[in-house]
Amino acid sequence: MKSRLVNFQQHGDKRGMLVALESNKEIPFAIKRVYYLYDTKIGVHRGFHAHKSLEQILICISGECCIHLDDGKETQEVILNKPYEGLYIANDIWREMYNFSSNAVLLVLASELYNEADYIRDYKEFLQSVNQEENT
Ligand code: T46
Repeated sequence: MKSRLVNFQQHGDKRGMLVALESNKEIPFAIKRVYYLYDTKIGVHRGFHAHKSLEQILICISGECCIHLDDGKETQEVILNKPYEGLYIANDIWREMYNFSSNAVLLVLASELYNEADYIRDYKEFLQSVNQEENT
């Protein structure tokens, strides 16, 4: 699975904590876009897509949420609930986000600008695409 949890360095002192993230350092790509999900309603599942080339790091900077990952061969469930922990998700990975706590803020750092053409929103198409890549 081309995804992994990354622990960021925490700069703490008696005032509290700070995490700094820079392109091509803590984040393994140049950051071109930042967005965040908040006020997600109880019971809602989001995502249900893969990206053809986009790489992202997801950080739950407040509260908690779960991420379902699927590379066409194996699946993985990841709980994000630490503001100093990021989930790197490469391209070609199906993702769903669920179990958002009421105070959850999911920050996403992305390697590309928003492009609807990069999304694969049909699961069958996703499986065909990853199997095709494997056979080439
Ligand atoms: C992903 C997961 C983790 C924009 O206009 N610009 C943007 O950069 C994004 C990300 C979305 N939008 C618009 C498109 C839709 O009208 O915001 C609306 C909601 O987007 P979407 O339904 O794609 O949101 P999620 O939560 O299903 O998925 C998002 C990202 O789209 C996706 O890349 O990996 O968060």
